Amino acid sequence: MNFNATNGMEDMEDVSLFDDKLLKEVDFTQCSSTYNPPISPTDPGEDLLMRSLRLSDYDKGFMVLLKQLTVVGDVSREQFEARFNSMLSCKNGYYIVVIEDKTCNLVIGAATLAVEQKFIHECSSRGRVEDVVVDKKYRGRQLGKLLLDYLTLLSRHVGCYKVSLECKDPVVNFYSNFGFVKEEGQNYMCRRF
Ligand code: 16G
Repeated sequence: MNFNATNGMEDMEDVSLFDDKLLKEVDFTQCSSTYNPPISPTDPGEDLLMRSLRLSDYDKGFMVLLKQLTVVGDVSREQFEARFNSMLSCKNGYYIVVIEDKTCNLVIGAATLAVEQKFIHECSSRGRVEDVVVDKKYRGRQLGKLLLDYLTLLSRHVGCYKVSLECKDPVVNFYSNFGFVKEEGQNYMCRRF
């Protein structure tokens, strides 16, 4: 795919962070949630498309969407591209899935699965679900649930022995619907800089 002339990246090839065939490969029938109306990664709702993050999503409001989650700051196209390429080079390390509204070509939902390679558990991996966000205007359409269910199944599919997440108090109940629990004896600790 070529960029159009308006974004200054004409003739550059667009790049996906991960292979979109993973959207089909993950068996979504294994998901224990119920969807009413029924939606799925390959059919997330009318005019919506679920897919890997692409380089061109800088121009489709991806960074603006992240501002609904936390502080993003000013990130230039060059910085975005460098970070994207750095993630891409960590083969099978980052799966950022987005939902695009095809009517306005904007990214309206996103979530990340970061996969950390380990020596423990027979050289297994652990997954972390990060930066889950759905645009305010699109909430109530089961899209957060869809992103979460998909990334949880994907973490198993790519061989993680566990998947975890951190979240703020108001959404603990939401995440507990997906089988995430505060494990007894395990504590999340953090030091900020
Ligand atoms: C939430 C996010 C986490 C994100 C953090 C940012 C989920 C499940 N959790 O906890 O991934 O990194 O917010 O907050 O999306 P911070 O800017 O205060 O670190």
